[in-house]
Amino acid sequence: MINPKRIISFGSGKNVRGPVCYWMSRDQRMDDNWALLYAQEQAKKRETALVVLFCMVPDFLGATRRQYGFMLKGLQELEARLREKQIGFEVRCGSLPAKEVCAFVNAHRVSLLVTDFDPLRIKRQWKRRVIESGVVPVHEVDAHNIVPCRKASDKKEFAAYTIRPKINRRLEEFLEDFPAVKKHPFPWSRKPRNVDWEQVAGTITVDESVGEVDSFMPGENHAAKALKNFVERRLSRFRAQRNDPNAGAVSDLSPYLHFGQLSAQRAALTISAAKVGEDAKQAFLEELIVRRELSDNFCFYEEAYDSVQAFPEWAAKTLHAHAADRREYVYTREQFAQARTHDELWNAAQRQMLRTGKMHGYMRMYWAKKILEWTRSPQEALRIGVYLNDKYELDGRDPNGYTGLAWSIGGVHDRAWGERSIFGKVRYMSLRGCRSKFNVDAYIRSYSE
Ligand code: FAD
Ligand code: FO1
Repeated sequence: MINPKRIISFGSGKNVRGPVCYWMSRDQRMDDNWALLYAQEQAKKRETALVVLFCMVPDFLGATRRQYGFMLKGLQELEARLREKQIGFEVRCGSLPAKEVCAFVNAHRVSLLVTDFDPLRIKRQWKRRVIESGVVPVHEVDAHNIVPCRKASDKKEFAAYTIRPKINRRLEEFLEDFPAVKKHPFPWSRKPRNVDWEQVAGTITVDESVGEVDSFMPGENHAAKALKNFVERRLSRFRAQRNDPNAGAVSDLSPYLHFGQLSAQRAALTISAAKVGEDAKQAFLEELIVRRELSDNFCFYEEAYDSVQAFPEWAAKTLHAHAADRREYVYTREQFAQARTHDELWNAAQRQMLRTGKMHGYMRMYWAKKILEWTRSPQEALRIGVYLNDKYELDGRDPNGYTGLAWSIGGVHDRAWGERSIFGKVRYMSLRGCRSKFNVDAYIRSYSE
């Protein structure tokens, strides 16, 4: 039985007896997916077929060949997994997902539409249009967060320390194991057709100059291997070495979490059962659960999550007070993109992202803060940060990214620090500070010209 607190129902519709459709978007996996499990439960109750529908848009928040390639390979693996369970898998391509969904609902007389949860503006617009059409009841399931975002808090949280107790006291109830997806007793179609992936790939109009990376292999199987590898080899070092970009002590799970090819809840269950020190586990779970779910909270309750309007009062004031401070260096978006600044550490971080599709977490803070220092305004810094992050990061276009940039540039979820030029009281990071934490020269060598 799926915890009903993970589900919210919208709208009614002509309650016909047709199949149940899970309109999959954020959580692109078969295993450990509450939205799919709920849709199957509902289809069994109705004694009807179950079909997963994925709406492919030609361009998505600046995604390039790099991210679409990763996602499409993951979806191809998913199609095969679902077929074995007699669960349908259909892809519809077009720039208006709501239109595709309504057409699909009408064509197949869908009796219930299940969706997954996503706080991003574009996704909420897609969903709102379907609900307003009134063609079908819509049940949204939060399959991404361990504690459902709508339940963890009913408002925008001030910082990690305010949401942490609200999440931790609910883990008892929500951090539970998953039932397996069953072979579905009512087949979607007698002769399941393969998706024409060539045709699907042909519908996207992305920037081909940002190529796919071989540093991360896509799909649920590789995601499960990445989790196993991290737990066995690096989890014990995470707490001590997670801020050292040379140490390779971080999980590298974010591309899989972003595309939903791995459930954060599965990761949390596996980490909790691991045979390593409690402090190593807690350090990781703090990031995986509290920090990640704080980002969904921020994007869900803050309309302007990707704009300076979202900065807290104290930060907006202090940045404004220093708006006219002299900028010793000013770079254009292209100079940043091509790693052509005066700072070799910053350039190395940019190259790590360009080449591997994933910049180390500690360097992302330094990287974003220097963009604030080397542009004319926080507005421009945020625009450039979002653009570069979403163009080159495999895990970009994610609530974690908008929140990470707002934290770095606008002090969101942070506090005031000693006042200085340009930053005001927003936390500052320096090359000297990095040198005191890790071997800067080694990192620069790893990503040299
Ligand atoms: P690990 O350190 O192994 O952490 C495991 C998981 O915990 C991560 O996958 C992530 O889900 C979560 N997590 C860790 N740190 C954070 C954090 N600070 N905020 C929220 N969740 C966190 N993350 C993205 O997923 N996409 C982005 O586009 C993104 N952009 C960022 C931009 C900036 C400027 C900053 C400061 C942070 C950004 N982050 C982003 C958050 C964080 O840096 C990445 O999630 C992390 O580096 C991913 O690598 P990992 O999975 O190896 O992390
Ligand atoms: N979700 C969709 O439903 N359809 C898409 O075509 C699609 C493309 C896409 C490309 C890059 C990317 O990073 C994400 C993409 N997503 C798409 C959404 C993604 O699954 C996530 O839901 C959000 O980006 C994170 O909230």
